[in-house]
Formats: sequence, C-alpha cells, structure tokens
Amino acid sequence: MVRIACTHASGLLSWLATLSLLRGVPAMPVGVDEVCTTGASAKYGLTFTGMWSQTAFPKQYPLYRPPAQWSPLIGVTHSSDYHIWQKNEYASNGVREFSEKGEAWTLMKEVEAAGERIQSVYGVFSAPAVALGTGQTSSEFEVFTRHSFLSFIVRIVPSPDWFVGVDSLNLCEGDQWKENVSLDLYPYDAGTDSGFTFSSPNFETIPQEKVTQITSSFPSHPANSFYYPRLKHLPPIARVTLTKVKSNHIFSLPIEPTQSNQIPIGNEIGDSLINTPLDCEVSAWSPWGLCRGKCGEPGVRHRTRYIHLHPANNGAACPPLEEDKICDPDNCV
Ligand SMILES: [Ca+2]
Repeated sequence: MVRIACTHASGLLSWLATLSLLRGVPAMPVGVDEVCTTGASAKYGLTFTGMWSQTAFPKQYPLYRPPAQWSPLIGVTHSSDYHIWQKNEYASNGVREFSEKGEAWTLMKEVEAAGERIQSVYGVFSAPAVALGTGQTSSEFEVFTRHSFLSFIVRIVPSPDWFVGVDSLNLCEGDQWKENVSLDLYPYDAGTDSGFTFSSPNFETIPQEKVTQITSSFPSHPANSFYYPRLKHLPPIARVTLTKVKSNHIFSLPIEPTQSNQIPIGNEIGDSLINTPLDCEVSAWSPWGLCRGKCGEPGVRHRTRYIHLHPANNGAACPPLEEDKICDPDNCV
C-alpha cells in the first residue's frame, strides 16, 4: 500500500490520476487528464529519506558488518512504455544484480539499450548512497512532455535481494507539472535470492520468482526479517519527496544548496514516534529428558527451549523456558 501526499491546485484530479497510476494501469493513457500537453520541460529536486530505524524495525536490525544502510539511488526518466522494474513481473538481470549486490553496470546497460531501441528513456541519474538506515540523499532530474515518468530503485543493504523504489510515477498532469509529490516507500523482493533475513547468505531462487512487495505478513514465515504478525502494515521504510524546481528562466538564482548527504533525521519527520513492538520468539521445546527420581515414587522429567528473539518496544515478554513433568522413573528394575 502506498500512501500519497500531493499538493496541487486540482487536488482531487491529481489524487485520482496518481491513484490510477498506482493501480498499475497499463501503459496507455486512459483519460484526457493523463495525456501530457505541457509542451515544456520541468526540473525536479528529489530527496530520498531513509526511515529504517531500529525502533521502527527492531527485528534482526543490522548493526554490524554491514550496518543498515542504503545503496546509491538509480533513477530514470522515461515514457509510459518503459519500466525499470515492475511489481508482479520478473526482474531483469540488471535489477537482479543491483538488488542483490548493488552492482549497477548491467542495469545501466539495459537502460541505455532501451533508450536506443525504443527511445523511451530520456535520462538516467543517481543520488549518493546513505551510510545509515536513517539519512537523506538528494539529486535533480528533468522530465519532458514525452518522457514525463520517473522510476528509481535503491537497494536495502544488507539484504538478500530487497529494494525500495518507484515504478512509473507520472509527473505531468494534463497541461501542467505537479508541484510536490511525497511517497512512502515499502520493501520489495526482487525474486532472485531466497534469503529470509537481512544477513542471509546467498541462496539463488530457482526458478526465478516475480517481484513482490514484502509486508508484515508476507512472506508468511516467522524467520523473515520483516515478519511482524502483530502489525497490520509495516511502517514506511523510506520516503521520497519530489519538488518542482522553479527554474523556468535560464538565469534564475542558484537553487538552495541541497542538504548534504547522510543527515540523521530523528524527530524531524516523526521518526521517533514509530515504535514497532517486537514480541519474544522462542524455539520449539527440546525432547523431554529422562525421568529422574527414586523407584516407587513419582519422578520428574525436564525440557527446555531457548530465546530466538528478545522482545523490544513493549512487545510480549518471553514465556517460560523450562518445564517439568511428573513421571514414573525410567531406571526402575
Ligand atoms: Ca527474495
């Protein structure tokens, strides 16, 4: 589920247009409102904000080798007939290499080839990596009437094949360009590596699966790093804001310098308010031990289990880790 905040004069139309876009409307425009007639270009500032904090995502939060962080952002401006990645479709080799290893070379080659073949890609841009789970990076890009769509991808580091991004966000709206767009981002699985946790070793998915959104209940497996059965939805793990830069004049004043990379954001965006409860998780019980006791009297047998995951943020406490049971002693002859 993607939440959207869109500030624009025709708020409702804008909302509906964006909504239909997010439903995965096929490439062809449906209504008049979706045909871009601005006849001009627009420059946007993009700010990516990581919201991957230990309080929001306490389960298996990566602290060392490497700690939670974000890869560089790879962005593309394009027409409606191109996708760098798509939910419920197979990831390209470029997306596979980028989401598994952060290697962008094959992805860039694919983008370049699409540009030459069908002229659907206008430009490629990037933003620097973010060395923390919470931090910001920014960049600028330009869109045109025939290339009014933005897509990008950022790898979640460390992870098996997980990323966040946007697929085909149309910044044009009829005869104007959107002023501001803000999107919450949630994790996706590229479908190419079967690791369950942030730090899982490489484990290729054969056959390859389609790109899926990771939620608090999917994949439905307690070992998954994003599995929070008590949550209806995961908190957003990142956010992107796009702001139209007022640069219609060639000799306009210089744009405010963008904030430097990797600023911890803390309270600024209400990050500290997100406290995801993490319940204790324990192993299965061990087998019952031998029945110990004197012959002719009731004995006691014992079993144990251990803690998989310590609770955090007022999650459920751990249940008893030891249990006894009355029995008839085993060694009576
Ligand atoms: Ca996977």
